[in-house]
Amino acid sequence: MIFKNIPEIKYEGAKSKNPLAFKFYDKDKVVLGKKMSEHLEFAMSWWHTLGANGTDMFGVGTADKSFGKELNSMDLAKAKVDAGFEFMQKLGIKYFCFHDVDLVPEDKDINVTNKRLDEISDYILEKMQGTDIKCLWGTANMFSNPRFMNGAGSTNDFDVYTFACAQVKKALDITVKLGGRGFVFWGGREGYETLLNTDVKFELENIARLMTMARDYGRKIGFKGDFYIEPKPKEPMKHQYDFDAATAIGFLKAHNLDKDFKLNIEANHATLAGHTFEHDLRIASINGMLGSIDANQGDYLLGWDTDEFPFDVYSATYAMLEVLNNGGLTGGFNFDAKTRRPSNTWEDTFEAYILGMDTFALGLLNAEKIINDGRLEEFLNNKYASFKNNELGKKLINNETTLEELASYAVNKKTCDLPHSGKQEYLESIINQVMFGN
Ligand code: XUL
Ligand code: CO
Repeated sequence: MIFKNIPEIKYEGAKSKNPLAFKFYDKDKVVLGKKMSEHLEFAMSWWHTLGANGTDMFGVGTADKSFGKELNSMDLAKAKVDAGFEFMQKLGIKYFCFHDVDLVPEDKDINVTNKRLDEISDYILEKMQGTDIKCLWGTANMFSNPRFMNGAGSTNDFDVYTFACAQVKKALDITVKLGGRGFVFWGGREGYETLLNTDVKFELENIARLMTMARDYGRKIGFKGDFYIEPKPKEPMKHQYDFDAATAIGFLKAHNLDKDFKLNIEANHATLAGHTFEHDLRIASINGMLGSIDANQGDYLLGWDTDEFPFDVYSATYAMLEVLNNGGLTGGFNFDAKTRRPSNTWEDTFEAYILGMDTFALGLLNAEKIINDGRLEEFLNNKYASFKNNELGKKLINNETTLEELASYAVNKKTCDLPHSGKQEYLESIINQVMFGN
């Protein structure tokens, strides 16, 4: 046992003062006909949870994640597996997500790295047996290695491009081997700093080629899950190609990838793009491409990706309304989140996951209340009723009218009244009433 002082985390209810207990996440509680644990398929992020130690631009790490092993050793890689499984089991988390280089130290020679990946994935498979823990998704880290300084799929260098291909191929192999449900592309350095040195068209086409070849290879080796693009507008690049949900959807449609790809929407990425989290969820959802969520939150005062554990219950409530409307997610909720640098103990990391899981549980419970209350839905139906209540409006919805016919309707009417009120403040007060009025 690694976390000797941490018990199995149980649901104790809203009145509990036990820091190591769920207050709202009650896995077997039935909400809208499904268990909470089925609505909320949570995943542990390998990188933040088992790897990140609080290192930032101004100082070294504050958290000890060495497990008493030598840095960059396979012993450490295995200790991370042991710790990860104990961590997930204690929290009742059923999934994990990984980058290739989270699992093993990367060698200069890709053959050595690949061998290590074979070894560690055998070890993980062994660990999975006898547990109900599964792989949610895998991905290739094509942004940390210096060779990717000008991008991976978008690189200017053919050799680098082939190394990106080799990494994606191997990451897909490992994902399939571990039974992963999805495969993510986050375009870490797929973007540019200045147009002066960038052929945008060539770069975008090469990214599409990489994704198309990955799709074809994945299907060839029996990968049945979804591929995901994870949009982000900036950081590390000034301008990233997968700016937001709408941009990524346009790209996928333009390159005939929209049948195999969906989106993995990260809250903090949406807010960096100047959107709300729920905006990007909605855009993905109405296009049939909301697949997965990277659950975290940003800070209103900071303009970068802070990857905080979700705490904002309003945001989680709006997000869960989108998820429920979408009929759930194929790709679950990955906590792409880390504790703040001074929260440097393992106990802090457990408490962070408890916070995140409780926040989404509250979001789900509130979304259920809002749906059952019905006033929001009723308002929305009435808001657009003038189309359905008008013969010509019905023709429009059925795509059976013309610009001339609609124009002559207006000309005959001569003047136009204002549409009815948007009633935002009334609707917001309903949210508060439903959330806090019992
Ligand atoms: C970076 C980020 C990544 C992806 C996977 O902002 O979100 O961790 O989720 O590469
Ligand atoms: Co992410």
